Amino acid sequence: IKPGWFSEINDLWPGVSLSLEVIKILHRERSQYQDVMVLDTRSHGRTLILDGIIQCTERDEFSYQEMIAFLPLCSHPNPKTVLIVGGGDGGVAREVAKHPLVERIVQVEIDPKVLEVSRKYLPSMGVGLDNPKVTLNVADGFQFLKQHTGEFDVIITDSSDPIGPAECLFHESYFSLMKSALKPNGIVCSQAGTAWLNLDHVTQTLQHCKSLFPVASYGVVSVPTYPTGQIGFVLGGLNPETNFKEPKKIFSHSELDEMNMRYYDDQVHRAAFILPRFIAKTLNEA
Ligand code: AAT
Repeated sequence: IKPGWFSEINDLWPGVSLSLEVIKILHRERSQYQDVMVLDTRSHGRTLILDGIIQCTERDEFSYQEMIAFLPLCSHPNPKTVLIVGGGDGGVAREVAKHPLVERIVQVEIDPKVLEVSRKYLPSMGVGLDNPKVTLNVADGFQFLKQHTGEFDVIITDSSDPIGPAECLFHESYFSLMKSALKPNGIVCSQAGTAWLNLDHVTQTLQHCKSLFPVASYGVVSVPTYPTGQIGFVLGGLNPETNFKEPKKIFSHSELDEMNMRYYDDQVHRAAFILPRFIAKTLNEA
């Protein structure tokens, strides 16, 4: 490993890793849950790293945060109340708050250190946490959901990868808890990993969703600083008529400009669900 570079080495993606040249370590500490680090990097600006895994960089975070928020929001006819699980950097809350129909955002993040560090070092994302629509809870998302039924139109799980505190957020029992926390016709959207290296894992998460929801799909987004540069979401809907491929709400380009959207539009929404053959085959056959 070259000195002065950070490499994202992890057994979830054996034998391959992305590296970033580091200008400065802005913060590093061990929280109650994980190792929390913020680096200033030469090519991607400030970068949040938890347990050695890149969570977001200032340069490309918009792609992931816009898509994990707007794919489910625009698939729902009237998303008034939204729950965000994880997402401690604040980027997803920032995006969800842009949707004109959203009235109330409840967020549950397990690690108060992530909230603190994001407000301090990543203000362009941290700003989301302090949006007046947002009510923040510091708790484990799994435990939190056990206390909530029939409350949310949309549940977005912006979780870290399935090692450490987020492991429980990939179990079938978690999808079942989300299902009970939804209002009629509710929609869930969960971070579900990359098809290039973890297709088994994607398939399994989609299976959990399919076994509980009448409609379920995997949608993709390009994020250069996530493993393989691609990540996806598993979406599930309680209304059997939901078609994730066709957005219910279409924003005009001038509306999207006003909302400062840089990645998402209705065409990108449709395209997210058009999958290359090797992914589509595996997911359909499972
Ligand atoms: N917005 C993109 C960044 C993330 S953040 C994932 C967040 O989930 C972290 O803040 C972490 O502390 C939080 N988290 C982990 N486990 C739980 C839990 N059980 N309950 C609530 N919050 C939790 C996603 C990065 C994806 C990385 C892809 N390689």
